[in-house]
Amino acid sequence: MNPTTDFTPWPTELQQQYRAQGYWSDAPLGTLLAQTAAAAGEHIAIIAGDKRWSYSQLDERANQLAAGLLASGLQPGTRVVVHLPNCGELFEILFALFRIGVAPILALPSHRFAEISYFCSFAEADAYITCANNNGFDHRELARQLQHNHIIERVIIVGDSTGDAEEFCALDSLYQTPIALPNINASDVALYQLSGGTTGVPKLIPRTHNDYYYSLRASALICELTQASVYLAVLPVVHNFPLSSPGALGVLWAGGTLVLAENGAPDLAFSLIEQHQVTVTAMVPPLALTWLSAAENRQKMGDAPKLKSLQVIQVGGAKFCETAARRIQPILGCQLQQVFGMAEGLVNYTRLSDDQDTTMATQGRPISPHDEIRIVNDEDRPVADGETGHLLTRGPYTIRGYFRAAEHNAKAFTADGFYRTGDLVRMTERGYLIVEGRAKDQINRGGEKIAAEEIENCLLAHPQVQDAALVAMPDPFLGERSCAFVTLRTGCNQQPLKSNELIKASDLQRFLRECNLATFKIPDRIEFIASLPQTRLGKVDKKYLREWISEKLARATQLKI
Ligand code: OOB
Repeated sequence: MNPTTDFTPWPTELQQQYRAQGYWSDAPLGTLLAQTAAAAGEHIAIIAGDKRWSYSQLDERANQLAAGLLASGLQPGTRVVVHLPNCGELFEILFALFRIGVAPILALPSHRFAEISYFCSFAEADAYITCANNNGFDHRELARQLQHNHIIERVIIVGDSTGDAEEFCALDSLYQTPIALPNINASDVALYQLSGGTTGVPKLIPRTHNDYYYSLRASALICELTQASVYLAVLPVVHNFPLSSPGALGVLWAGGTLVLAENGAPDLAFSLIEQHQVTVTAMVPPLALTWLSAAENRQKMGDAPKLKSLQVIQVGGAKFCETAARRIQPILGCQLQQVFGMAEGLVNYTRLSDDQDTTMATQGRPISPHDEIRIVNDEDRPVADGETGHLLTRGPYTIRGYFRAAEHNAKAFTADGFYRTGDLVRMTERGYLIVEGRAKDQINRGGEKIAAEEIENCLLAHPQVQDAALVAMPDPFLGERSCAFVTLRTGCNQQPLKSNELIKASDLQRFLRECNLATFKIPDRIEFIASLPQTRLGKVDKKYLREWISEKLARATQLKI
């Protein structure tokens, strides 16, 4: 551990304040489950397919696994990469890791070799914990590649471990008689979230026990979760939104029931809602649109989904347009809650008692009275009340620095510790935020974030690509999709391309797929141009490119009409 770049602490004075005000309770996250298990041990904590975990079972299994993980050689203070779909074992693993002081790096199920190998090596992870197979993707093959390239040695496989010989360790073999566990300091890092990012590689976000526990506890209170709450997780549950806003951990804190779905497909989700009497769920805007049209279609066919138990649908991760927001209550029969948050910390909610206009037209207000919000112009000076500007924030659960990223931290945070979110917002008179746009070089593809630079770097690795710029283009369903503008090499050292050798968009898309990136990062469209336009300062003029592609798409749509 390199204390200067691994973790940036809050100033001591603020730490004391956060404790004095009760935000930081100094309880490590492992105690969350022990407490609910003591209060309501037989209550069902998790439902996943036909498997069920009561709170006592989950607590006991986490303790057994904690003992086995320690015995297998994992050391407190280290990190592991966890790469799992929505499954109950994920929570046994998370609580076991919290209890032994090993911090999981929460990879998304869609991540592939490029991302996983980077997390493993950059964070010097001691193990890769994954499943055999998910959605047709062979995780064991990925694990073998990691081992073969000496990126990781220890691989732990959840579920079917037949035929794995000695190369992998089966999770099932790790449950042992519980032992006394190490003392955990709640100021230490509990887990790493991943940044949507703007840079060439995703950044790791260190979240401490204290700050994460506060944010999920306060979220559960805001969202009025109780023992009677049944939360359906349809998004990948490792993401900050379904994990802690209030998400899976919030519902486990409140003593409710967590129902895990493999995905949010309406047929599956609607039947789970009816079967388990789900009361609350969370989703990104495109999924909300899918549910709206599926429910409408089924109503027309006289087969309306039975969603009576559903009280609240949280929508966040990307801007939810007001017209769609207004359809939620009439069509799905439940309340909408908008959530505007970020894995770095700050989360805003519309409150369940808010009036209709606030709920439909704003992205909510911060969790904490101690979340400091600044809205500034390009020179970092506050804009006039109600004007749009850059959102900066700091507070009891917003990080002060990324893991091992000193150079980037100097730009991503102000000298006085405010995180530059990259979002353009304005604040209403009542302190609610409205997201108006984005200043960061990122594409928000229906809630999935793509850092332009990461994809541009991959494109530049192609021998025929001279330069590349990735921008967002409007999309009626996802909100945005990605478009790469590419110039090709014809320079003096290169062979001029013969016309029959002209590279096609599909060739570049295939090339990127072969880079083993998460699929959502592959550009939806590629435009070849002679040269990239530049601003007066000599930077690529992405604003111009965005406008150019929007106009082209608008013209194409008009022609179709
Ligand atoms: C959530 O977290 P991330 O880290 O994947 O993405 C954060 C970014 C924000 O900076 C903003 O650009 C965008 O996603 N965003 C929204 C939004 N919610 C997130 N933009 C407009 N409207 C919204 N409602 O996406 C996240 C984390 C916790 C809770 C909810 C979302």
